[in-house]
Amino acid sequence: MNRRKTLTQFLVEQQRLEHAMPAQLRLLIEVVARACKVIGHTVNKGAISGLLGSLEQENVQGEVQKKLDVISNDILLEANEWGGHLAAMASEEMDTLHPIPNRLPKGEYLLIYDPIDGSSNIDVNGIVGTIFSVVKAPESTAGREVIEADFLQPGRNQVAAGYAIYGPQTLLVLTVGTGVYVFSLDREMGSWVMTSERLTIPPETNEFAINMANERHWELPVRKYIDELMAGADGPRQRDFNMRWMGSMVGDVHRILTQGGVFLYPRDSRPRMENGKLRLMYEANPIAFLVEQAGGKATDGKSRILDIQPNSLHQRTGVALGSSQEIERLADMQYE
Ligand code: AHM
Ligand code: MG
Repeated sequence: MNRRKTLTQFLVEQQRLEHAMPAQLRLLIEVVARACKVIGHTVNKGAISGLLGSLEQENVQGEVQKKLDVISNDILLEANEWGGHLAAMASEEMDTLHPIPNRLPKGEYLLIYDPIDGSSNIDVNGIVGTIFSVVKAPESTAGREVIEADFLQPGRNQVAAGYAIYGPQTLLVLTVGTGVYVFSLDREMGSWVMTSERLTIPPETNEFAINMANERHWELPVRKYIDELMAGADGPRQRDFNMRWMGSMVGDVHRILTQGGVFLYPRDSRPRMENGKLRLMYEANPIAFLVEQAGGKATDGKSRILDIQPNSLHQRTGVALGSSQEIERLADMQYE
């Protein structure tokens, strides 16, 4: 029988490679993956557990929190607190960072996550996911409390990143800097098994993802770029394009990692959207790491996302990512 490789086997193999993955990082990824199983199960239960709907409270960014946002945040916190692999965590759904309490052993990594990406899809049984990013805590944190500044590292410092996607199948898409791997949750066995490896985003595409309802708020270069795609075979691109928008970044990105395409959430002129909607540290950085590892490009419209120096945990950014030729064309338009 041709047995599939499990996540544990993959991680042990990575540990044995020349640039060995430290045991703490391996444990961290296993714990996050286990927490994602629990979140996936909770999402799947939905109304049966009375977990759909919103809470009467907002997160630090003024967004109404869904019950599942808060529950999933707690699942990740509790799963990761006691393992001794982390120095602190930060989440889209928490106002400030969460240091590992002094009564517990501490490790050398920082975990950054969006517990439920695509929250507006929860109540309509649409795609949602969990996005995570891992960086090393600066050496200077040894023997002192972690502070926000320790998290403010450019995305190129990430040592691992990934997302779980809770759709018709529950998948874990992971990079530790050696390509992008996909693991499917085998519910009968309770394990993650590898179902795709070394994903590659083709440089060319005929598909784009953007929320067209915001068109009038975009900057001119983005409008010009999208106008060209919309003009299809009758315009300068001389071919037709197709559009998809799932309302969930992991859903749209998974499509791109599987078959190519571009995803854009540009900054726009609406109040509080001047710097974009998506969060640099919880969403853009980990997804940019995956996209680059699959041979694609990820920019804020102009510059590489992974080179942005963050100045706050909840910072937002414009996002354009996917097939390299399209991202380059968009960047060129910024200078025309
Ligand atoms: P969330 O983390 O609060 O769910 O917000 C992020 C989501 C992305 O997954 C998605 O691409 C985008 O917001 C959709 O925004 P809009 O509803 O403006 O189209
Ligand atoms: Mg969210």
